[in-house]
Amino acid sequence: MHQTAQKRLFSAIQPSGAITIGNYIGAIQNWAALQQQNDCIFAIADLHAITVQQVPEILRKNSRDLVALLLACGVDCKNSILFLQSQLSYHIELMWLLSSMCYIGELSRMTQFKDKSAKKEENCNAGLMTYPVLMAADILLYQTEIVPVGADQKQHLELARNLALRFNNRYSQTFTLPEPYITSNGQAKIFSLQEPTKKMSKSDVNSLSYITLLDKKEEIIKKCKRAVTDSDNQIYFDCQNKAGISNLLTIYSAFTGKSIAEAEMQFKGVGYANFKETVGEAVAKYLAPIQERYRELVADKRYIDTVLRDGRERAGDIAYKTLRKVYKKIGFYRGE
Ligand code: ATP
Ligand code: LTN
Repeated sequence: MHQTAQKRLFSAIQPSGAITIGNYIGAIQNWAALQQQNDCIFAIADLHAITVQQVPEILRKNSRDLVALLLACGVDCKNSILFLQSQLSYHIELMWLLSSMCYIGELSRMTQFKDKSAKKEENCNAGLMTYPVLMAADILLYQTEIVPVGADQKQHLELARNLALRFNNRYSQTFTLPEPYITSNGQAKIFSLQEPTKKMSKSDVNSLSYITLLDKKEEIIKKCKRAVTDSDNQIYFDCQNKAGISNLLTIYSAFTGKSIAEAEMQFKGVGYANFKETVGEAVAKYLAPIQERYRELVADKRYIDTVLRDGRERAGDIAYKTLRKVYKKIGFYRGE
């Protein structure tokens, strides 16, 4: 049983491609740690993923594989709930109800919408715009108190709070107001290995710019060796002037548990080639047991399906209670 002091936490990740060490450090690593003190619900946001056109077979495979990867990274499906967003239609239902309370102006002002719609002129679908309403539904269905997200998602969380407040004011207290949760790790943004002023992104066309959680040791070391740095041959942290080196120091620190200061000490006087190799080795060493566990889990489709069925059931019980209240408060007739 969960103690009452535990807070309800909700977070989600899209099955939109290979998961990078950026996603891991910014999100998944925190999830595993946060489960110790909170009542956690984690979702695979496959409904969000279709705002970018997906190949059906690949979406299905990515979704299933991501369950195995999250479990391999330490998500504990006994204490926490892990489920697939599209398996619970309550999310789409609440999204519709909330979208009638959400202004188009609020959505068109979202930075992510502005960026993505500018880049995707040929596929500027309505989902790109209404995406934050679905995210609000995800969060509010579970009476979520805290939502660990990266800085890029804070604006969406603000919208979820505003919609919750608007609904509570118009009807009566229904939704808990969620708070963003940024851990020290969450602030660590991992940058592209090729253009270290841009964030590391799984949708980057250049695969040398990111390391995925499933990359082989040799690939990881090769990518670190090829990372763009500078020419002054000094290893210290300075995001402004030494973005590439600073990024590698952040990665090293995240995968060894050493502080940046400790890492700077360790690499004093060391050449760049040596440094890059050591970073690559450390990442590969950290990821090896995760990869091994992943390989076992992903082969066991029946187990993955059992985890999802159980997650759907447990999440569904909570979500249904909220949704039932919402329908009633809005005034939908439910019979005598
Ligand atoms: P894409 O790059 O394809 O747009 P993404 O890699 O940003 O996608 P998401 O599924 O949108 O992946 O993000 C999942 C989580 O990972 C979010 O909480 C986000 O803040 C975090 N995250 C993504 N990239 C990084 C990064 N480079 N550094 C730290 N955290 C990150
Ligand atoms: N939009 C998020 C994924 C996401 C999410 C959520 C995160 C979907 N629903 C609810 C937190 C809470 C993303 O792209 N990172």
